[in-house]
Amino acid sequence: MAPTTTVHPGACPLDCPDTCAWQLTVTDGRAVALRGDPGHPFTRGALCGKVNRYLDAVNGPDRLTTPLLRVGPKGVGPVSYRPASWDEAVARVADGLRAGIDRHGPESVLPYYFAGTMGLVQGWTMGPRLFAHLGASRLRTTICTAAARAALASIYGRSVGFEPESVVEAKLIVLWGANLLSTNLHHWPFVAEARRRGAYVVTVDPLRTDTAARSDEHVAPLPGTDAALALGLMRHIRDLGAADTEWLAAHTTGWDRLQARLDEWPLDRAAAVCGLDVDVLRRLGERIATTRPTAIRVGLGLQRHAGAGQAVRAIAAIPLVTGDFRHPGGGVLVTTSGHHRIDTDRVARPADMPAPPARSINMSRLAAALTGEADPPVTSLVVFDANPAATVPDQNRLRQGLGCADLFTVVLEQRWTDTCDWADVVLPATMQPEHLDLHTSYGHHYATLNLPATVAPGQALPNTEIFRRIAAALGLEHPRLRDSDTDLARQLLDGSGVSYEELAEATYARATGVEVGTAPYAKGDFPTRDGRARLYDPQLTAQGVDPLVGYTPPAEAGDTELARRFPLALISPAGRYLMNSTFASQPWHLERTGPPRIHLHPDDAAARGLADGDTARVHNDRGEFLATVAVDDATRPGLAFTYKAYWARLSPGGSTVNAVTAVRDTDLGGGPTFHDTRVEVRAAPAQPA
Ligand SMILES: Nc1nc2c(c(=O)[nH]1)N[C@H]1C(S)=C(S)[C@@H](COP(=O)(O)OP(=O)(O)OC[C@H]3O[C@@H](n4cnc5c(=O)[nH]c(N)nc54)[C@H](O)[C@@H]3O)O[C@H]1N2
Ligand SMILES: Nc1nc2c(c(=O)[nH]1)N[C@H]1C(S)=C(S)[C@@H](COP(=O)(O)OP(=O)(O)OC[C@H]3O[C@@H](n4cnc5c(=O)[nH]c(N)nc54)[C@H](O)[C@@H]3O)O[C@H]1N2
Ligand code: SF4
Ligand SMILES: [Mo]
Repeated sequence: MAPTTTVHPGACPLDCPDTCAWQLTVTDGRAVALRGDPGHPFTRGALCGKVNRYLDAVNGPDRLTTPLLRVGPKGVGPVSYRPASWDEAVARVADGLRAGIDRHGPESVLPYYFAGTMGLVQGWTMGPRLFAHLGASRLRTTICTAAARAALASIYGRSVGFEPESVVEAKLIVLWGANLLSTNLHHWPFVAEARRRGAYVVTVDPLRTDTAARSDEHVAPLPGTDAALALGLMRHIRDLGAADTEWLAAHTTGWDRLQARLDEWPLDRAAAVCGLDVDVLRRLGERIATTRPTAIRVGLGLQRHAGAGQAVRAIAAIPLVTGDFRHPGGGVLVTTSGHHRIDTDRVARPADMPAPPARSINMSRLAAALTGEADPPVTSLVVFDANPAATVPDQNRLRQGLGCADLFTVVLEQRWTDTCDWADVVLPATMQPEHLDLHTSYGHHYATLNLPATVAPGQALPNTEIFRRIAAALGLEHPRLRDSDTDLARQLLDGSGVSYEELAEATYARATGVEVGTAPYAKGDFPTRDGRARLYDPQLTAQGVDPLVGYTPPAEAGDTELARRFPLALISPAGRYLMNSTFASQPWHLERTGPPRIHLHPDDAAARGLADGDTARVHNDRGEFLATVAVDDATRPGLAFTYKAYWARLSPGGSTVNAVTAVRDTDLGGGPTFHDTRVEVRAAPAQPA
């Protein structure tokens, strides 16, 4: 018989601002090819390199296909587990959760989840709904964008900014701590188009990334000093008489106070703090002062520092001073999340469903929460869509917590990860071709529907179905815990202006009410109470934060004892062929990425007697990891970097960069400070392959 081939539209589920629409080819039930949707205005027919090989992960021999129960010690891997039926596994989950609840109440249960899938159905509704109804601890989902979200809520009212496709209209584009070619690839063609129309492109990044190298200019400040840079630039813009005082008066509050602060930030002070030549600041200030519209695309890397909230506020203040929001393509954009009309919380915690009040636990502090910080203690942890053993700070402390005999851990996963090593129960989950989901985006304005196209391997089930079964095993009978995936998608779309039928027909639709080529804040109208953007926000005082836009230095910098003992600053940004830890076990992706490396400036390598290819121990008081030395002049003296999210179990020495990162909150939002880390690097014996 001839093979049957069908093509199914869907969405890339990964934690990436681009949320591509894809077309999946299925032959005789097997997913065989994947390509970007040529009609989608942001995807434009191409996926990225790493997702061109997504089907390796879907069809891989390493998929989990059956529930697994722990029968041996924690922390040693799959040898400690035996297969079980769904009924037995789910009963074991219910028993484990109940044992903790009987001793310490429902808040002893902590769901831990993040954006392994950005899908709202599988990721963000049924799981949180079940745990809210149970009265479990709420998870504060801070690991990625919390500082930026809090900063944007303060200054603009919500996470809003310029419309990304309209950047073609900009005449100056500043890519600020944003490595588009690795992490926001589909925004780059719009930048390139603006450039063809005459725009000048500046990248502000401590590293000479590919994006920086392909820009017209690269400005490389010391990490964590962006607020000082922004203040210096605003000072210069004002001194040049380029502040849009009319627009400032009509649409902002706090300009007088900010002016007084700018008096404290002459260019030479800002340049000294940032480790930059004063002429670099002067030229950039002049360029911004004289170019309308200027678009500032802000990445997330710069908000992984102690002063992150102030950094994002200070950058977000620049277009308020220049009046850039008047123009299509002008202003700042950090994330488009605040434009989408889908209200996930409303579906996760429906009004007609009781959810007892419960404490919140900050996910970025998981290592601390599991080792004494939480009272009552966390006695059960249910992990889905995340791999915290590889991705949260203070890995050694986290392992102490995960290894505790009286912690009951459940992990829903597609393949065996670092986190599975610590589980009592591992439950096999479906991947994107196998389940229904609905996506918004944090980099554009479209919603996308993903319909199931293939059958899952073995007994793998969608997260939603696993939670429905756990709810039943716990004896929870609320009908909302039996809603189907389609019900959840419909509930999410309710009131969004886009219907399920429309998406089922077209796959994607513009879903924010902001049109391409428009300037949504030209006349102010920010989503604050009075429609004005806030350069001064008195509400911040209660949180111990300076209400005025200002500068908070990095925590692990300066002329301190710590900085003398650990003289290198270390950042760990995103690697091009990885997606957090999601592909870090896939042969194709690992081969392109290479082993964990520590990139050192030639001066720093020479000072330590290290050469390319040497094995080195990267360490501080919290821990260490092993890495291959890469001597690299893409960085500056005193600044080392490595890519995030390798797996510990596949790394030499058995730990990753997160063995040296700290549990510490950003000034705003309670985010993590991955890039605010100091280390020393020393030669280590070569490791067997
Ligand atoms: N290929 C790939 N794509 C990804 C991911 C991935 O792992 N791989 N991860 C996804 C996720 S979860 C996220 S959150 C995004 C993150 O993507 P980005 O927002 O791009 O974040 P990072 O890669 O952490 O950092 C971006 C850049 O900021 C720079 N940087 C670090 N500290 C500072 C600073 O203090 N100031 C300035 N100006 N720049 C600084 C880094 O050198 C880096 O080049 O990407 C998503 N896309
Ligand atoms: N040192 C350092 N650490 C970092 C960062 C950094 O810059 N530096 N960046 C941080 C950032 S920005 C982020 S967002 C976090 C991300 O960290 P995590 O949220 O832990 O993300 P991933 O490592 O991608 O793990 C996602 C997991 O979800 C699983 N998954 C995907 N889809 C599904 C599904 O439908 N069902 C189930 N059950 N599982 C699924 C995947 O198999 C994968 O193992 O890492 C943070 N860690
Ligand atoms: S990871 Fe990002 S760029 Fe790659 S296919 Fe997915 S959404 Fe598109
Ligand atoms: Mo992230």
